[in-house]
Parts: sequence; C-alpha cells; structure tokens
Amino acid sequence: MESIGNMLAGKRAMIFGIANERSIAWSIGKQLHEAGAEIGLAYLEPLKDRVMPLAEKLEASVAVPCDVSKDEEIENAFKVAGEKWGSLDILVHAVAFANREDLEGRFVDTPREGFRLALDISAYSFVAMARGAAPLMKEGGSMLAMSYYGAVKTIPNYNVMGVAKATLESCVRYLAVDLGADNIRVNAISAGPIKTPASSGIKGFKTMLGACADRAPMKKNITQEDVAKSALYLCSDLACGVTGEIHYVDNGFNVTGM
Ligand code: 0WE
Repeated sequence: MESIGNMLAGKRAMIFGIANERSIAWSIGKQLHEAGAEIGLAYLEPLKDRVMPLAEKLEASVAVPCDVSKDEEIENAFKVAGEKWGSLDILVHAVAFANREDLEGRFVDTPREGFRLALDISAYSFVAMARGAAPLMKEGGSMLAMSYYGAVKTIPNYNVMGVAKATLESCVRYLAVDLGADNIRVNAISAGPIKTPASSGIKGFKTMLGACADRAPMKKNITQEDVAKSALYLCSDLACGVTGEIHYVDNGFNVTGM
C-alpha cells in the first residue's frame, strides 16, 4: 500500500478557485501537492497578487488567469495546461458567485440577471471546465466540485445559490454519465459551513456556524483541511469505483432531522 506521501505521484491537477489562504481550493491544493501531485492554478486576474505567493508555495508549474464566465478563458486555461503537461489527471472546481443582494431577503425577488449570473459562474463553469479538461485526461481522471446542503434543503438567505448548487449537483451526475466510459470520474463534496472568503461578510453566518455545530453528530464545524482530505480520497485511485456522487463532509449534519 502506498503512503499518502506519494498517493498522487506523477498526477497533474488543475485547481480553480483559490482567492486566499482561507479558500477551500487552497487547502485542497496543499493536500494534493503533499500527496505528490503537480499543481496548476487558474485564478481571477484581480486576485493575482494574493494568489501568486500561494502558487509558489504549491510549486505550481501552471498559473493562469481565468474568468470562468468566459468560454475562451476556460479554454485557454486548459490549452496552457496541455502545452505544459500534455495530459491532466485531476480537475478541482471550487468557484461560486451570486450577487450579495441575492443572498438575503426573499428568493422570490431574485432578478433574472442575478439568477443567470449565479448559475453561470457556480454551475455552468463546471460543465465548460469538464469539456476543456476531458480531452487531456487520456488515462482517465477525476473531476471534483464543491457543493452545499442548500442544494437539497432550503437554508435561510442561501436563496439563488441553493438553486445554483442543485444545478451543479445535477451537472455532476450528467457529466459522470458522459465521461464514465473514458474512465473519468465526476463527484462533488457537499461541505458543511466554514468561514471562507466566500462566506465572510454573510450576515448571521457566525450564528449559523454555532447552530450547525450544535446539531451535527460530531458537535463541531468542519475545516478546510477536512474537506481537503476527502478531496484527496475522491481524486485518488482509492475512489476508483465512485462517480456521480455527492459526498457530505459536514460532521454528519445532513443525516439529522432536528
Ligand atoms: O456557497 C457558499 C457561498 C457562496 C457565495 C458567497 C458570496 C458572498 C459574497 C457566493 N456568492 C457570494 N457573493 C458575495 O458577494 N457557501 C456554502 C457559504 C454560505 O453562503 C451563505 C450561506 C453559506 C453556508 C449565504 C447565505 C446563507 C448561508
């Protein structure tokens, strides 16, 4: 049995969604790098100065700016990775966005443009990434997206992001069917709430963290590292029989009814 130290030796991973050191994508990058994977990052250009030092720590051999609302930029990210590496084994999607004003108040008031934006950035981008990554996964591969329980149950204020995550989870299943014959697995992690760049500044978030910890069987909140360890499993050959799956990393919260 190989050790975690070389579980991903010789594998190459493209990671989308590092904003800073609290990003889930950053923890996953560290975990995959520690397991021996070669890392490539695609980041939002305005975040370059924050991301480049992290790219350096991951010894990233690819670092490419990418606005995931643009097909050409997603295509370019995989063109750059393909030119550098020739092949790809792992894709990590840890990207989401909704307008701030659409994450409070009544869901029924979500404007068409806010709905479009949330589903475009948070769900469609995974489809476009899968299309770019699949041709590079010549020996098969693993694609992973991040979801949240708000996809399947209503969570106050999560609103249009819940609809976007429901869409993302469905995309995982359809992509798993399309790509399965090419030995490409597609899964999502549904993470419990964590304080990250995306969750900071959401009103009532701290209260929510406390309530979740109280109700969760494990009586605590999860960490980015908890997510990253499950991500390592799903990206590795240990999960060779797992695809189309939504894997909860939430200290058991989702199995409770009260
Ligand atoms: O998916 C998320 C957060 C996604 C997110 C967060 C923001 C905040 C800043 C997407 N877009 C934006 N846009 C912004 O302008 N989570 C799972 C974390 C989260 O966000 C919530 C939650 C939880 C949990 C929002 C409301 C209620 C609960």
